[in-house]
Amino acid sequence: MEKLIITAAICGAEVTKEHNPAVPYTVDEIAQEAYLAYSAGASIIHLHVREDDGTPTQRKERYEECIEAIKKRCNDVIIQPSTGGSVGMTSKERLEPVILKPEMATLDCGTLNFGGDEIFVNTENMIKEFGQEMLNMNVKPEIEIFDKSMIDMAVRLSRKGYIKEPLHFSFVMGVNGGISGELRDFVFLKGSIPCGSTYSVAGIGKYEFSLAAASIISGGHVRVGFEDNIYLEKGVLAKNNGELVEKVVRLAKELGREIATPEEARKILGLKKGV
Ligand code: KMH
Ligand code: ZN
Repeated sequence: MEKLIITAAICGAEVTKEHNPAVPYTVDEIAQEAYLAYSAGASIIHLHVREDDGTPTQRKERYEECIEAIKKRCNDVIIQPSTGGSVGMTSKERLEPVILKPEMATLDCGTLNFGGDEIFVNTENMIKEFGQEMLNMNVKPEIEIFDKSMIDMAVRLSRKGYIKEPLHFSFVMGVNGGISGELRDFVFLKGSIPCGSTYSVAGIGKYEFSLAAASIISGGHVRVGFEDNIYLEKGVLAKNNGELVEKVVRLAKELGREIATPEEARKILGLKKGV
């Protein structure tokens, strides 16, 4: 089996210090959390950024500052900015970090209920626009899947030339409004992607570690981090993202799967080292 790529989603756009005081906002806090996750075994940092007061932003200047600060602490880590941003942002705002030509960025492949009256909008035309922009900038998309139909959308748009193969998916499972985090749904998703694709699983909340274990034994990859879950175990807040990554490393060790370095992750995903 390929080595395991661990992605750390260190910050997200919705989780706050009220949920867990260790959620990073400032450039320094974000860089430190990235470093702790990397030191524990993460090879990819899925990056959202915040203003100092915690407000989510997609400003490219803020991304630039955070990426520089992360690279100072862990030069070889793969940085994967979000183009999801937070609910309500315009396409133009959301695409700002792609201007920096990162090695990877997320590509959300469908619209989703996001709790209460919130809707995370990703129309077909938006997905085409985002896919095309990533092709232009030579950025590898991580295709974010919140439901099975989003796989079908990605495959269709890939056939039309908006996303280059081999496809790399992130199954984000357990979001209210999206597919559940149950094992049967994981099996359904992984059985629905084209041959030759790779995938990672991000289980939301209580699903984080059960789905991590399922992915480890199935040959998939794993995402953990405060964006998805703030607890190390039931009722125990994680002190930092590093603790969440360490738990995945322990699971992988028990289950006989080695951890990929960033260089090994680049080979698995077909990346060329970039920003
Ligand atoms: N914050 C969510 C609305 C992504 O990073 O691409 C979207 C999100 C997905 O987090
Ligand atoms: Zn995200």
